[in-house]
Amino acid sequence: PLPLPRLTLIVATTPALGIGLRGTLPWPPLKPDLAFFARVTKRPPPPPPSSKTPSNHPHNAEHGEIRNAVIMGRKTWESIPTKFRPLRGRINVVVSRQGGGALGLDRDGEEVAFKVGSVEAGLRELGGRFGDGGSELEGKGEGEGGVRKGGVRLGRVFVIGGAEIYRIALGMECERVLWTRLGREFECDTFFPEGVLEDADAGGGEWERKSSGELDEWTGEEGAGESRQEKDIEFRVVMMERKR
Ligand code: FOL
Repeated sequence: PLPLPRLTLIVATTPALGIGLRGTLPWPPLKPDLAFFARVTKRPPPPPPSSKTPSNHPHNAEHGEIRNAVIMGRKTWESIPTKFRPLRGRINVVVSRQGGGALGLDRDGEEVAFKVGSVEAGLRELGGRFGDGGSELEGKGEGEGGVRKGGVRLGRVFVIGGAEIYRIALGMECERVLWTRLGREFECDTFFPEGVLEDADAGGGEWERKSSGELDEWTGEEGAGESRQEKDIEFRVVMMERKR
């Protein structure tokens, strides 16, 4: 079987795990959180610790051809302000029952967004476009490092919602959750699937909460886990990992 890329889920929730209201975010735009989302989903994974990367290797920024992917449902795609989509610097994969096709080209005419009929089809497509998904799949041990075919290599793959897509991803090889927790409640009509975040938070279930040091290391951020305040809304980021 084709090795599929591992998934990282990224989400922001209220204390009741609300994520959406009437097709958009329930809270006023939290700039620092959206900036965190953008930086982390764009940042390519670090080279595997063992590899002695030559200076002309694509892991080096100048020759950087590692791109991460974001997978989202059709409604989430439509919720992103048109001026921000496709999300820049990332391969956008949109899941829709209406099926496949191109969605957006960048300035060089390169396809940066495409539609697929299912999350699995999206992962297969990513594998197919950026490598054969077989012997060229690198960093198998860590599920990172990317696949190559032609120029662009696939880095990390993020699932960015909504509820339906999160649920599907949690039933797959999803190994990590980057969770922004807001300190107070907002009216919501869409919620994150039950039983994952609450369990992890309580130290039970299949998931465990990682330290802020591990969060910083994985994201390449500094102080990502610190409490922040914006528009009277307190929030902080935590990282959950699926137990092996
Ligand atoms: N995860 C977190 N932590 N916060 C979120 O708000 C969030 N939202 C989604 C998925 N995961 C999340 C889905 N909704 C944009 C807008 C809505 C959205 C996801 C992304 C967006 O416009 N992103 C721009 C940044 C815009 C800015 O900096 O103001 C991007 O380039 O990523």
